Amino acid sequence: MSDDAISPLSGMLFLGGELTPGAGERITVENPATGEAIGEIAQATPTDIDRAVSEARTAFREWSRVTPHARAKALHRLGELIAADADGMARIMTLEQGKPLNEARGEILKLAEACHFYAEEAVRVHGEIVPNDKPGFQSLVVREPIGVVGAITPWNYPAELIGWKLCASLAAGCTIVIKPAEITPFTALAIARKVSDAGFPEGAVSVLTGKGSIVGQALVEHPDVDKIAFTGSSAVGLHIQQTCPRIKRLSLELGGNCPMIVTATADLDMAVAGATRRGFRNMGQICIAINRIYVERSIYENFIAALAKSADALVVGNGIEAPDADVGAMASAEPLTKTREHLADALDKGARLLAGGAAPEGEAFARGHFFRPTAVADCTHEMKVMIEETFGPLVGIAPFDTLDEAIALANDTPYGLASYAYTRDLFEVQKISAELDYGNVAINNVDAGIMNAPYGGRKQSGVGYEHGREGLLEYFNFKHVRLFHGVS
Ligand code: TAP
Repeated sequence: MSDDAISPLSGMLFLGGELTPGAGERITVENPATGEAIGEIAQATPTDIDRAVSEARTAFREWSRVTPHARAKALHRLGELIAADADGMARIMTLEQGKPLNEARGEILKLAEACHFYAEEAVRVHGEIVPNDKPGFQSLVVREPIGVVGAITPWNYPAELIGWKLCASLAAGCTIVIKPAEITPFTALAIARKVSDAGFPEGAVSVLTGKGSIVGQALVEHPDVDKIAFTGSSAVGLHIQQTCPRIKRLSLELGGNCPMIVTATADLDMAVAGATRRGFRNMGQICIAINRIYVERSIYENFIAALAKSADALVVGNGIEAPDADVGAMASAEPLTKTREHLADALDKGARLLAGGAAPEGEAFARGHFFRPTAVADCTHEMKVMIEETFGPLVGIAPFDTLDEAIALANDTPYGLASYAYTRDLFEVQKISAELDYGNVAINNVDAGIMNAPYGGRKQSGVGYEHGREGLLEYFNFKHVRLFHGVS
């Protein structure tokens, strides 16, 4: 059953600055809360892909020469248009992704914030004059936009993860072809519709829907795409790195397996609130979700009792009908299956179930991908929940005796995206922030990413940064101009 918000976008691509019916294979898109079909995508064909890239190249010649002030103005306009339609765009997101409407609305507003942030940054990109080894020379280091960007994005934050790439690209003077996740295409098309209203040149932004292995891979392999900006799993990120047939810039924002350390000096209530928020928000489908918690033994039983209570109190609902529910449906069957598998593995190996462990009961939950926020205690690194990314509403907890042990356990992972700690001891704060091998460390809070600080992973969590000035610099080449002027 198509929804009024979705039907104008169903079967469309965004090419040449407008929504265009696609001719490729149709793939049904479902509402994960009900299992109902809400629309379909038309898989972009090789002709569509070539068209998008070629129009992006043409638009790049114009857009890269537009003044930063004019780029900023267009981005501010885009931010205003998006914010003005936050309710409509949120509905589209909830229908395809499952998160509660209020949370979807918050994400749309953060997308608008990204537009304004990068609009402001656009006019602050400057070069440098570098001292020379001989008199009469001057070295200018200038920044030039890379060119055509291929953006490939996942389904958990269907607006923000496009927005960071879109806004930074456009601010830098690049043009962009976006391949959103197959299960959340309509938010991307809704964003593109705003792009056309904001007055960017035709072809500066395109959206190609379809399977990642076909449409995404075609962008990776396309000889005229200069950079791939990818967010998704480490496995697909590695595949992209290995199969990219020519030298091109890659930024890879990948998976995580994020730890939290709670020492005996922590404010327990704050730590429990933080663990609940970052463990279960968006049904744990966040790259920076807390997957595993290490708690100092003297406060362990108190902490797990409080966390169990807090997890049990979370309201699960259909995101459209219960806009202010704490969590909605999971986005598809796949992460739910993995959550169940990690839970079964933990329980088999001796973990103690503290909260959740099953789908909520009732007719309202019968056909959607619902699950109760779930916590398990007494976990070890033999269990998948502690060493793999669950990407679902499951948190594993284990006690520790010394801070060195906790830090070693926290670092015992191939990932390095985000980490968390609660402590009120200055020495512990300093030691933890210095020794955790992660791109983001949040102490006494769980909001590891803010718009104006760099956000990126290390190790198998990726290369490159989004957010902040660093996120913008990912879209530039540096050029060194060495000039002899003879004035000494
Ligand atoms: P993936 O399966 O990796 O998919 C991400 C995107 O890549 C989708 O658009 C997918 O298309 C596409 N894709 C799949 N195979 C491809 C290929 N061979 N070539 C090019 N593109 C391809 O990830 P997911 O399941 O959507 O998202 C969850 C993962 O993303 C988690 O690991 C999570 O941690 C990570 N993530 C990381 C971050 C940051 S900032 N580090 C943020 C959010 C999520 P289809 O949808 O059509 O398969």
